[in-house]
Amino acid sequence: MRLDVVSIFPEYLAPLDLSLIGKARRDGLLDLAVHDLRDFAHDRHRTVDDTPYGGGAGMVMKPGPWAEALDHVVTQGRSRDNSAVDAVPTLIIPGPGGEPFTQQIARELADEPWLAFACGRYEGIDERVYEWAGERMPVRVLSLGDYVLNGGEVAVLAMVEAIARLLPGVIGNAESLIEESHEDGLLEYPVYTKPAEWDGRAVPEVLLGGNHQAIAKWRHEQRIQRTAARRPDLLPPAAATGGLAELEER
Ligand code: 6GU
Repeated sequence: MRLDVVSIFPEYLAPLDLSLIGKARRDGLLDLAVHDLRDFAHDRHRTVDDTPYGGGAGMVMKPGPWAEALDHVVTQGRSRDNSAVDAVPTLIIPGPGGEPFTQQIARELADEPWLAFACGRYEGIDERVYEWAGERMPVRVLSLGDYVLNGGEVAVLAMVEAIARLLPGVIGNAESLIEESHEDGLLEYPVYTKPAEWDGRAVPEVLLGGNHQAIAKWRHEQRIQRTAARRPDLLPPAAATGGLAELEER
């Protein structure tokens, strides 16, 4: 998979050299390039922002540098991996006004051969960039959740990690991908390791015996109870309104 990230703070993306994502890059599973938006601003101060038309607080990112940067990403990406002359990435623009980024969307994006990420800062990117890009490539505006970050960089770190770990070969133990929160709509069950008693707290008895059927049943119940307590919105309506026992039967 090819990934391009455009940002005015390329150093913010340095963690993508680390851990499993860094290893996937070194193993050739991920081809990731970070681009500095200021390289596409040509005045003496490399200006990428200006005051908003209509007034209001803060600054807005200028359209010109964005169009040049995205043109560069597309042209360079095509030559870099002898892809088709008309290949384009799916462009992801992170922002608090976007569609919620979910495990389902991470799975969809993990099937794409080429993704580009546009990190906005300040009050946002000139709206015409969304139109311009939408005429050239698929565009998705995605949000991490209902809170505000200073820019898209942290969101890109989160999204790239969520997407890249789904690629074949990135995570050694493929089973660990299946038994996870959000993969089947329930939160994960609690886990324990040695010692069997710590700080006067015992590991649940059922986990110490070798009854795998009993363990599976206990874990399933724990997942439902935990989801009901923390994320009732994830449960089917009947379960959220008291029919938990019925769900646990399934
Ligand atoms: Cl994707 N970007 C920004 N700037 N703020 C956010 C966000 C994204 N998701 C939640 N808050």
